[in-house]
Amino acid sequence: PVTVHRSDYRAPDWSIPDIALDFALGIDATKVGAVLSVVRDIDAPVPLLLRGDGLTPAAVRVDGEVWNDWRMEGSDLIVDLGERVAATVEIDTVIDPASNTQLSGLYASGGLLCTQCEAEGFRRITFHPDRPDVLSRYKVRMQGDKAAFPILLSNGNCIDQGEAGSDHWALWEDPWPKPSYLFALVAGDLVVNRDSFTTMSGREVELGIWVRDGDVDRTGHAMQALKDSMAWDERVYGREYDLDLFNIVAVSDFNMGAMENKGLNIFNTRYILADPDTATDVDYDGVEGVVAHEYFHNWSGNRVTCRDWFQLSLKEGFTVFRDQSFSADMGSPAVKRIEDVRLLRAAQFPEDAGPLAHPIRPDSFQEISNFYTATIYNKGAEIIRMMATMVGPERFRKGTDLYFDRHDGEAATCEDFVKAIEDGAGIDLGQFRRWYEQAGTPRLKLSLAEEGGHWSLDIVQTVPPTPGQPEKQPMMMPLRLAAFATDGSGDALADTLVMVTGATQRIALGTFAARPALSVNRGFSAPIIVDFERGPGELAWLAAHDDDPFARYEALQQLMLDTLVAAVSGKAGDNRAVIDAVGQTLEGAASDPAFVAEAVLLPSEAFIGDQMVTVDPDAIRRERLALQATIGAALETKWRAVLAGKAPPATDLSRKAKGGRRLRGVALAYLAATGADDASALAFRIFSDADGMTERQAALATLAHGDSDERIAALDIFYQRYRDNPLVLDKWFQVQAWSLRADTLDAVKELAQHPDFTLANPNRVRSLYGALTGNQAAFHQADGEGYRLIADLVIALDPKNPQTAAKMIPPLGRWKRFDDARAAMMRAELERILARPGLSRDVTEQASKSLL
Ligand code: HT7
Ligand code: ZN
Repeated sequence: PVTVHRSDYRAPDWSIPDIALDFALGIDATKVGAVLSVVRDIDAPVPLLLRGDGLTPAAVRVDGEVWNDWRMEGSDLIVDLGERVAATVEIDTVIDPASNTQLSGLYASGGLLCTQCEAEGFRRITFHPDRPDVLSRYKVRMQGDKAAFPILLSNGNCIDQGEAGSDHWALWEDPWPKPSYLFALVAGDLVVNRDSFTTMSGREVELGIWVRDGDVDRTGHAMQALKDSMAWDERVYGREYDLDLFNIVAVSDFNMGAMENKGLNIFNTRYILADPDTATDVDYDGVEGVVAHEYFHNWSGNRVTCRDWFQLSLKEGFTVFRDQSFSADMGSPAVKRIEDVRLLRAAQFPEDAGPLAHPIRPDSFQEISNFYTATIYNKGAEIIRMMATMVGPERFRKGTDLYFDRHDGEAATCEDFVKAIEDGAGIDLGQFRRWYEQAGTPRLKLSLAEEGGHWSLDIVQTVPPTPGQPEKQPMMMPLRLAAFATDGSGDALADTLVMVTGATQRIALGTFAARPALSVNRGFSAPIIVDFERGPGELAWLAAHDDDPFARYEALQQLMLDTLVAAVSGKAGDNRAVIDAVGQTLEGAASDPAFVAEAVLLPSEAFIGDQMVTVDPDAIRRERLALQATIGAALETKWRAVLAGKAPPATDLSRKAKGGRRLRGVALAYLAATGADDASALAFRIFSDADGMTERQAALATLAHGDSDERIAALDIFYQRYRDNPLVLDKWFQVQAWSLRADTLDAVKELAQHPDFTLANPNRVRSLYGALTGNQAAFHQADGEGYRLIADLVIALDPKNPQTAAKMIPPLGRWKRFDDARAAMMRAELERILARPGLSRDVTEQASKSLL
């Protein structure tokens, strides 16, 4: 496969100010007529290079004449335009949406026709440069059978429509120049939830959420989220929506969460449909966050787009930061920060420590679809967050205003963003730019030093080597800290922001009679790993007294982590400090149940493994369950008290109600871990009495870990009730693949043969196999069966859907973290995948890099 390098970027030879597309729609055959008005941007004659993927030109015309001066180079079309400096190039193609199982380009999903063009799907519809720095105004005519496609949607505004026998047609025009990856079209039988929004300048925007008949009652939360997002972007960033119409369409078959096509967002149904009976509180938050994310792209991504795909984090990192800030404002900032950091540690830190590590602005790739990663998105968001932290909200806003003003209508770079923050906020980001260049999670080793009652913090910074980057320079980062005199003597150092820039650095803390309790990296001000030895007493003190909720959470988690790592290493000690700290934290359950639920949750098996030189999945499973049982038993009365009250009504989506339900789920898990006689019966009662999916799913998940009759009954009841609801059926597959039972791998194998399982739907694939790779002890079963299962999946899925197949490979690439026997089996499976003939570029890149 060809490797593309960032350093090879060259501006396009031809621009395309206007495009007219004409679609004659059919599920098995759609005719596409493209009219490109092209303008040469360089002096010397040069042919027009139009990318294609699986296309054959049926006809080529230039300035209205049949044109023969073209050739195919691989999949691409080269049109020789001689000395022309401008021309109208017309190309006809025919595509088959029904056989497009990759879900990239124009494809059929349950009778619906829809598009996914990011990153390089437009070239599967028509020949085009298909690069994000070619921006055009689009006019789209679509015609199709009225009965099969009653609704015809594209970007922008519908400017005309009409009938033609049994067909009808619509003409759409998008006034805003856009790159081809933002093009969208949807045709099919849909119903709409309509609403409107008045912008800050008083313009009325028509809003529509289009779904299948029967689903419209589940679109209310998405609509509210959309209106809240529109108002928030005006208030916080001064950004107003810029068309008279904003449409969202939900489709069942989708490779990612959603897509920000200009004026016509297309969503995975998972991030639109929600009602209390079928969606959990986590699902509701997912809908709100993704609707906001796609809406915010209208400015950070669409009005200012990316020059090339190496700049992907320019739009994704910034937009994730924006959606995180929005969700924090809509709910609890502390809990949102905890969730975001948990995700970063679960998904991005391992990526940054493995063979697929890459900077947030990569230097090269083979297949861009492989770079929609936690690094580009979530670490990218952390980099933006650090800039915001360093300059404060007002100066950050000056920087973003400057960025939007300077680059509106342009295809920009990450450097453009950094420069705008530098100029607008007035800060030197020279050294900070290393975050864009260097991969790997920085580590700060901290120690306290004392001289005559004056205490200081010594920092040693290292950035680990990553593929292609053996040597690293120290990063610049904002570190929020505070120090407390636990005995009440001396000065407390109030919340302070210090800039860490060096490989070594000393920070004065103040005068204390005894060693202060240090609260460090508060709010997770920098996306780093902190090594700092603190005893259980100090951590317990911080868990109880720190005035920063995130730091309280961190202290308790660290205390649990230290206890678990010691136990896994055969150095189990006294659990009293953990039990007391959890008990003490539970005292706050009434006032902030959401925070308490997060804080008392044991660290995940994977995160415990991340602390170890060699991961021992079985010992981790054993010790984590043992500690859960110990805490469960020691605090049984408290867990029972949490469960004794009535659950908040499922229709109550307030912060408190959601927190209450979350804490009940955690309490049930602790109680079940004790093996209490009545635990299964209690879980079954909660399952049966539940008035909504949050309680129902939590109880089902708890039962699914066990071995009771109630488990079998609940799984059956759940299946029978929801077998016709694909999103809920995904949960049924998922809870079984998440199970802590010893026979989970066998269950997954059986479920893969279930009549409701299909490789054609990415949500279903993720619900079974994605859940399995998240189940550490099952995936890493000592006989290597988990690895075989995933490799078999990749091999079977690759010919159908290479993007989704490639996403299953990274867990196999973590072989260096495991014992020799497991590492050898993981490598063998990667090699077995690579030996398959005709493998996609997506899977080839991921599997071959994973072996390094
Ligand atoms: N910007 C969107 C990216 C996306 C995508 C990329 C590759 C293959 C399929 C895809 N579907 C959507 C999603 C987002 O970040 O908003
Ligand atoms: Zn995005």
